[in-house]
Amino acid sequence: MQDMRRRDFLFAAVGSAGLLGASGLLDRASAYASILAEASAHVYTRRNVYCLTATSPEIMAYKKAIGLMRALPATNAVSWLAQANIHGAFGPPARMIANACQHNQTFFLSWHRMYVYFFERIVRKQFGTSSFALPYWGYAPAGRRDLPPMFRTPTAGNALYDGTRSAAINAGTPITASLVDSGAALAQTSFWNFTNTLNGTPHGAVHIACGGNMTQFATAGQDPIFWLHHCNIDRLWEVWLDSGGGRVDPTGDNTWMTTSFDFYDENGATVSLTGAQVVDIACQLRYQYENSLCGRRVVLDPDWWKHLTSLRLPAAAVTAKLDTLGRRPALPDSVLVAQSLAALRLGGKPVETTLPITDEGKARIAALERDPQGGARIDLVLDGVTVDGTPAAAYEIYIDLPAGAAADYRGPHFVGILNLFGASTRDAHQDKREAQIVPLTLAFLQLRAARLWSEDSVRVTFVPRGLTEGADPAKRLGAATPVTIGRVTVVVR
Ligand SMILES: [Cu+2]
Repeated sequence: MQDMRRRDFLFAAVGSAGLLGASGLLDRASAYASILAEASAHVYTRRNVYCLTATSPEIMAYKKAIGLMRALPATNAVSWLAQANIHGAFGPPARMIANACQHNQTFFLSWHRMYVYFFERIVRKQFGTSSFALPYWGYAPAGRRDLPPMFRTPTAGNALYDGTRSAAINAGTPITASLVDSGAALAQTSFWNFTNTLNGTPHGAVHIACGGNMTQFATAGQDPIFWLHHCNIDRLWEVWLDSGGGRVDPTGDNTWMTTSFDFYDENGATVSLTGAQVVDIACQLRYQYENSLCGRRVVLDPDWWKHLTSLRLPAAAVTAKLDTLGRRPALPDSVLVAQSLAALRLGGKPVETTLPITDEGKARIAALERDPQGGARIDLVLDGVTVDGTPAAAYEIYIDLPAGAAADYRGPHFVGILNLFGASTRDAHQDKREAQIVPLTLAFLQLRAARLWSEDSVRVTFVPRGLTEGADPAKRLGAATPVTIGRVTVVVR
């Protein structure tokens, strides 16, 4: 905060021309340039972990910090356990901030941004170097999907190693491609559709792919890769904003802007932030992301969504609709379009359910198609998602996938990965787990334009995939069906 006040003061000083002009020593332009340099020196840069090695300064500092933080008791606010407990915990010490993580549709991104921000300050101030910034796990767009090498060396004293992870992940086996793909999320143009899609894919999918501590709310923060994973989720929020096309933060939403959350700062003091205080990472929080691929700058593809629409779609018509989608707030009422009558059990084979569309649902869908800018949206809502034990597979979700068609996550029928993060019946958070929302509006418009959307029913297909490359869920699971979805609903709101 001191840095920020100093910079604000400096900018204010530059703004008053008389002050500098009277000195006669500096002209305005060079004064401004030196102040900019000073200001940017205080913006910490989060780099892609794939561009770092085990001896990079931030990796060395992070490793050292973890060791020191682990030696502190859970009652110490800057200890490793206290920090992990803020997210989730089994029996945390009394009067400590705990089990506070927000995985619902409203605060998922902003809460985790604050959480990682204070954690990074703790590592920097207490134990790290003065320039320390957390790296991000750049599985997108780096093209790499393995756990970064320095996190998987099981040598004694490597604090980055977590033996609870799956053997395949710790062996460096790449995560299955659809699990780390952020295309479906980045293609969304409304903040709520973006945050809901991103929450499942790649966020929840990567938690599950790691295995062990990472699969449960109550233990996820104990795996050192957690913080790099969440840096990347936070970075994808920035990538999404930079993609333009009407993509903006929900600054008109009073609840999102003003609800405040508690954390511990680097001195162990309780601090709080609101959404309004974290919308500008460089100016308000003093960090930025290096969107680089180890020297080569990543140029963002403005046509992210096109890889989802490769199946003979009239691109221009769909684009025009996408550009304005979600700019108006959603309608307050929600109308049931279709609903499953029985729970689904998922195992090693694809499972399909066909839900008849109600008459009112048909009318609302027709209205949405006539006026896609009206703010209405279609959501797939999954209630009561649980998994017995640790997830052994991931499930790609498809809408109206034609019989016999190949399930391809790059096609327009794909809407995301079933989010099994925190769904274990063993997780401490089970009681507060909310319904899972998978936005369908974009898929609807794309499928409708291609005449691939059925009028009378919604067919939802769950296709199991191995968590890492080469893993076969059919072999792994046999006849077991450890995943339950209590109810599948489609609503327009
Ligand atoms: Cu997470």
